[in-house]
Amino acid sequence: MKLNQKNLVDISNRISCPTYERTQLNTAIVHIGVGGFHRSHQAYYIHQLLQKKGSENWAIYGVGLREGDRNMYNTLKAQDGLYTLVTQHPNGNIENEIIGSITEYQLAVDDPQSVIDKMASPNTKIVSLTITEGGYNFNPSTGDFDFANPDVQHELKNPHDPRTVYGYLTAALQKRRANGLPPFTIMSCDNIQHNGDIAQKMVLAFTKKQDAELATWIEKEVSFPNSMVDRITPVTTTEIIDYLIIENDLQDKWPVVCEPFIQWVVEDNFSNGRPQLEDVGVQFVPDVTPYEKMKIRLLNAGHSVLGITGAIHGHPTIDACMQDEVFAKFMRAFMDKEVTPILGSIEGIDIEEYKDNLEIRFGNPNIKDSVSRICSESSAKLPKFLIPTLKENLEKGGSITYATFILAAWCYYSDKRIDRDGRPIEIIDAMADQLYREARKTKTNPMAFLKQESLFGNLAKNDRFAKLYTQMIRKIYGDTSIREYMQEIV
Ligand code: CS2
Repeated sequence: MKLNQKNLVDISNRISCPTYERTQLNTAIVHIGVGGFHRSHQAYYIHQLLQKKGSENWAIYGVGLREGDRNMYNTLKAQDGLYTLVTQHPNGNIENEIIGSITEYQLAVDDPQSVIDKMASPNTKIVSLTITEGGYNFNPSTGDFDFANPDVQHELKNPHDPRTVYGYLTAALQKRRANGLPPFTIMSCDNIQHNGDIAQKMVLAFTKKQDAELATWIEKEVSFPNSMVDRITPVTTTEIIDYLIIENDLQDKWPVVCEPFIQWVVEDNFSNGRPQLEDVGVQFVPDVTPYEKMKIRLLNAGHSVLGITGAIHGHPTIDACMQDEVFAKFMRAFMDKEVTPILGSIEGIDIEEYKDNLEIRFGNPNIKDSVSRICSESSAKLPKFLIPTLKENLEKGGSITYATFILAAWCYYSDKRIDRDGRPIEIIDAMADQLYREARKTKTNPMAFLKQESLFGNLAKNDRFAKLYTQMIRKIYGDTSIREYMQEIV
């Protein structure tokens, strides 16, 4: 049976389905970047809220900005926005639930004006984002807006033909202001420390170039709450699609798999109202800083540590890495020796317990989070997740062994592009060509990769670091396998 609104009553006999009347909902949240994560996280929270009644005006209007989102568009159109969330517990239990909170979806490239109009509509209260670390368009080392991006250049010259999130937000806010409407809140849900502050800085940099008066208005009127978001959501595989057909007679072209753990901590700072998300477990706090730092520096960096070394060794998934004692120990030692000392204590959180829990989550054998997903866009991730830890430890005289090892391994990975057994490694990274080009020079100049200042800043100039890095590069490029080397270190 195909998943769509018409079949929902039938499907509800065997799978948990929305109990709310979807046709009666109104959309107040425009969400840009409807991928797996948005669907396992924010859309799931909103779904739970809708199940409770009384929040009928908070449904989601999803937006895909790029041509690459066409597949999602076609799927959600055919399924009336419905999809299955498959929650995989570590003990093998599986829960299936049909989520109904995304009631409309638009592919912006097909009709940019309709998206601008929707954002500018009086009913829209929040525009939320999951556009990934790379989508914010800043130089990772300076933190400044990258005006060289050709899409940005284009939309600055052609404000009616937006390409990036900045063109859309500016056009919509301009329209709201002209119509005397209050602005929407811009709510970033990406893994960036101070994601709201960064979103604000980037929006303002862009708008100042286009419409300085508007920029002043935005600065005064628009809220950009910071948030910490968390739920491991692997790439959807054909196995899951088949499982739903075979076990549940349900044809869903793009279900979402996730772990049972879910967390969302948000600063209570909204310009135009917000849903009562505290009723479904969202934590509203005055300052999200300690939570986001802990999450990004431990979970996301821990993922990268396992992912990059795992890719070189040939472990296909994160749980496979965790089953390998050497990898599990290495990751924990990185957390204990290099991250924990710089985190300090966080009110209400037991860091040891948090790390123990991370080990269980990473080891969940039913999640099968691919190492290639984790390594994707490392050029946007490592400067946010790992390098700041390294720099803080350099300043404080702390341990830098593990983080330095990961940078050396990342160079090797970018250079060789094959694993221990000679199988090609799939590298998904907007900077893949440049990374390859620079890593290739390592043979003649061990520090070559580190010279990319937009990623590493002036790290290469630090003697303590440079010495260790060079030593590690020599050994990784030598006869010792990555696993043997990791074993020596832990
Ligand atoms: C991962 C995240 O992309 C990554 O590198 O670490 O997608 C991670 O799974 C989520 O942030 C978990 O909340």
